[in-house]
Amino acid sequence: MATVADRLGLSKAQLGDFYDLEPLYAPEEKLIRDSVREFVKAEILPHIGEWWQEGYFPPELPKKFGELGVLGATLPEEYGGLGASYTAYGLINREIEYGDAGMRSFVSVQSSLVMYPLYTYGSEALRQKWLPRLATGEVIGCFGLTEPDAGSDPGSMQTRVKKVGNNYVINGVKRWITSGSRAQVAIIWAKSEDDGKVHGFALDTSTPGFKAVDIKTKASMRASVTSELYLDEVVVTETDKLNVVGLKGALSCLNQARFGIAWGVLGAGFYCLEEAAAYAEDRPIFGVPLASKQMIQMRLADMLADLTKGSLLAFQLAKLKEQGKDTPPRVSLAKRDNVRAALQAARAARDILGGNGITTEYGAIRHMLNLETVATYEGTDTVHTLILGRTITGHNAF
Ligand code: TGC
Ligand code: FAD
Repeated sequence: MATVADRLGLSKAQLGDFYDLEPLYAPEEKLIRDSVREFVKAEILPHIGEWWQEGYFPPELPKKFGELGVLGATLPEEYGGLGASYTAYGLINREIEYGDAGMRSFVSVQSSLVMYPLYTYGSEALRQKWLPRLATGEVIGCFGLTEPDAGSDPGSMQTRVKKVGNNYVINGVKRWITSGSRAQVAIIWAKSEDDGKVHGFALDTSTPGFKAVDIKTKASMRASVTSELYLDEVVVTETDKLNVVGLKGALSCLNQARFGIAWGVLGAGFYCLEEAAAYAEDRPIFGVPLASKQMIQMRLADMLADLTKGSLLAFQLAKLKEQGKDTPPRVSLAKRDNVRAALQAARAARDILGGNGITTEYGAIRHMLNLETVATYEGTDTVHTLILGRTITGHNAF
């Protein structure tokens, strides 16, 4: 019997575009999307189960991502970018997270949390010092905002910076820092002992007093490097200082990364939908395919509906961003709800796969566990709910 997908002229692989957004992408956006899709198929999908199981992020991947052009893709070509649109950046994130959220985290951090602040707030000397090599993947960057006792409330950070002569001296500890021990440049946010405000610095990690130690006990994001950073009397120069004052500097970078996440998680979610639909078709149960059971179809239908709505949300957010209308609450809504949709899809897929669903031979449990991190970082579900609540009511409930 022809499935609905067949009747609509859709293969299972095209469930990811149920509402036909394809004609709305520019030719260059499709080209970028397709080249990333091929890369993920060839370089990530065949190995990711094993990498994740072993807690391994391949050291050769950054340069491969650089060759692919996905690092800082929205930046101008003179700094190594592609001058790509935000829609293209969203599609890049979605394709990479179809492979794994840890891979997407590497690209997000490098692009949105390291290259973006260097480009937006760095002097020309600082841009030239780091951006071209960050774009090729020759240099790796990390972003240190969170601390052991300051996550959702970064304003309570304990890391301190003080002016000494012509230089600045930083002391503190940062925790949960993606790519921390691999990085040659760290964007560090610290509170000034001079003006009491938050300032950002692009720190060369070979500077004496800097140390990174990996967190090895993760049951999520296992194919991503996550570290604790120790800064003990680390000296940085005036040139290393970013030209922005206050917490808004760091939070403006999060807007970029949260946008990428709103797109990225759709990749993980659609992977789970496709995997669950294919598995249910092949799995005999009570003498018929599992896919013929109403309870299974209901869950697949919910996955398709939630992820399709998420796709429309992400697409319109990209259009708003391209017009400068991506207000923080709009970004919060898309980050929160698309992560919810993907996590729900991954949990359902894992269950539909039964016992096989707990192995990394399939993607569902890996995506599901990764998404627990994605729901936590870049503002937890609660933080984004409270941002929306504050927007609606005007009351700050943090
Ligand atoms: P609040 O008083 O609301 O704001 C302080 C100043 O910042 C401005 N602002 C923003 N500016 C730009 N973009 C935003 N999204 C902004 N949100 C606020 C605000 O206008 C104000 O400016 P000014 O000029 O008046 O001083 O600050 P608050 O202390 O009450 O905190 C608000 C809260 C909770 C929303 C914020 O701190 C928050 O978002 N917390 C969550 C922290 C978080 O998301 N951390 C992420 C760390 S990085 C990470 O997780 C990387 S994961 C790897 C990957 O991405 O793959
Ligand atoms: P907490 O802030 O302590 O939150 C604990 C709980 O309290 C959560 O459920 C939260 O929703 C809830 N909560 C918070 N506020 C309220 C409130 N007002 N009312 C009710 N409940 C509340 N950070 C970086 O700076 N750079 C990185 O590269 C980076 N990468 C990461 C990679 C991984 C794998 C992980 C796990 C985290 C990463 N983070 C990074 C840190 C991440 O941003 C924080 O974990 C996140 O912001 C939450 O902070 P926290 O862990 O301190 O939790």
